[in-house]
Amino acid sequence: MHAIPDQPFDAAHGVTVLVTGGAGFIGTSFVHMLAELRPQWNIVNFDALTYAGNLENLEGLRGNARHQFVKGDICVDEDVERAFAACSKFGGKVCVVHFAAESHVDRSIISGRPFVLTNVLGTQTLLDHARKLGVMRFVHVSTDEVYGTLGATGAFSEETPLAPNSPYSSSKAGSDLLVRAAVHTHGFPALITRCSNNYGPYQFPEKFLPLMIANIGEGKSIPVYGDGLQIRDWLYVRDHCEAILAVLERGHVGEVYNIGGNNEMTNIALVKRVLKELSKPESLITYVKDRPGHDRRYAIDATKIRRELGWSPRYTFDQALPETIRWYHANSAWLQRVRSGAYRDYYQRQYGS
Ligand code: NAD
Ligand code: TDX
Repeated sequence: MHAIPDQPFDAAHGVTVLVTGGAGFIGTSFVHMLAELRPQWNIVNFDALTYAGNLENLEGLRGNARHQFVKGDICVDEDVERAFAACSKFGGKVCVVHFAAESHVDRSIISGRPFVLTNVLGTQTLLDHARKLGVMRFVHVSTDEVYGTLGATGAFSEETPLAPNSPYSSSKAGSDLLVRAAVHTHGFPALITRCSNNYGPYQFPEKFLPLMIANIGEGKSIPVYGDGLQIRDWLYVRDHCEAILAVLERGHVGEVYNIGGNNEMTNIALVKRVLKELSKPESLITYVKDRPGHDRRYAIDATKIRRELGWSPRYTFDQALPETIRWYHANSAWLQRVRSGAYRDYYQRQYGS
């Protein structure tokens, strides 16, 4: 983004991290990881609990006095103020790690409006409050999809021009530009990460991998869009979360960091791999109408984060894919409750509103 005077991360007087979207897939993994790796830090987990947010994911943190959940919408000033007030109560230097977003490409094709509201307006609202409060650092979690699509060769670097193709990726690119503007105009201490497709526990089963696992479990076929030869670079969610922590603590403010799994695969190869893992027949594959505007290939050049911050993925696909499948099997009740919508009763049961 921009070279602005670096402001080193300073944990000497305590750290409170405001995690937005911490009841979603990656946010859940991130707060669990923080509680494990930085147990002396405080976490304010700020989430609107849309269809994608699930408080059941945070059961393991029950009784942890350093984790506080705040229900609220990043687009609403009063909600954001409440979240930052909870941070101030904990004390220490406040950082923001911003995951909250509408995240599913297919939903954005049906309606772009919620994407513009949360991803664009919500990000600006957070930036305004974070700047007023004077946060130490703000990590904006973005996506490789802002770079658009690739041909058969090459990879996205941090210098690749933004060329988003879907309403989802366009709204994410919009949020990236607002973060960039905050850095450039106000010297705001933000950093941006852009990562490839994540997989792992707690992913909402609208996304391809958990959808596949859920469908197979229910004896349903697997819908493959178009010819199935689109390529994605699969990154284990724990690796992604460790990369974000490295960026938060050791990244240079004003910089963008790409995060990739170095693990490119066609969709059809992924499906066949999962079927093999589960000893299921390839006859379960059904080719369906392609996603409109479907990006053909993503690939990430993660040289910068490796060279500057010493991060590279720790998990291989051969380790983490079977582990992920085992997690969904061991948590079939979670998957079933998410598929049926029953998980949405949890907040009501737990908090009564
Ligand atoms: P997710 O859809 O699983 O979770 C999003 C979370 O944000 C949910 O808990 C939801 O309740 C919350 N949220 C949505 N709108 C909100 C609002 N207005 N106010 C407060 N909270 C709100 O998403 P995810 O897959 O965990 O993705 C997290 C972030 O990572 C997103 O910013 C996404 O763009 C980015 N990302 C995801 C992937 C991936 O493969 N999943 C890859 C690259 C980047
Ligand atoms: O039923 C399906 N059939 C199918 O062939 C679904 C749901 C997907 N697909 C294809 C589309 C993609 O090429 O599989 C690939 C992966 O699809 P998604 O899981 O929807 O992910 P993708 O569109 O690649 O976007 C994901 O990675 C980047 C996340 O959802 C984004 O939030 C992230 O920014």
